[in-house]
Amino acid sequence: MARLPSKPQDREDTGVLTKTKSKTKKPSMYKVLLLNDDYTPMEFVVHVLEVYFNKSREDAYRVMLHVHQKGVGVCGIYTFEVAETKVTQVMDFAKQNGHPLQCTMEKE
Ligand code: TYC
Repeated sequence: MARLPSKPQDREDTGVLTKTKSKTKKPSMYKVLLLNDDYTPMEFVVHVLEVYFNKSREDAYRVMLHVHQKGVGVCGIYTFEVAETKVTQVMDFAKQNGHPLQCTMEKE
């Protein structure tokens, strides 16, 4: 007949249970928004959406029209630093071309 080992440290059922706490967190995500105005040409906005937000021509046109009609629209959702970079790039590009196009970001 098998017997249990007498010393606790020799038994297999006395191990300390450990639970590894994950310290990783999902990053907060940010919406990059385009705002409508009366002066920026539609074609310029479509171009911005194609170049900076990797949209197809059809998608870019759809988003541009949404902004034109509703006043604001989402171009994409990114981590903070990526969103911030996109906003800066779009604002710089619009300014260089003399358009008042406004681009902002907000926490999702
Ligand atoms: N409203 C502009 C026009 O009629 C077009 C436009 C669309 C401007 C979207 C900005 O984010 C914008 N020319």
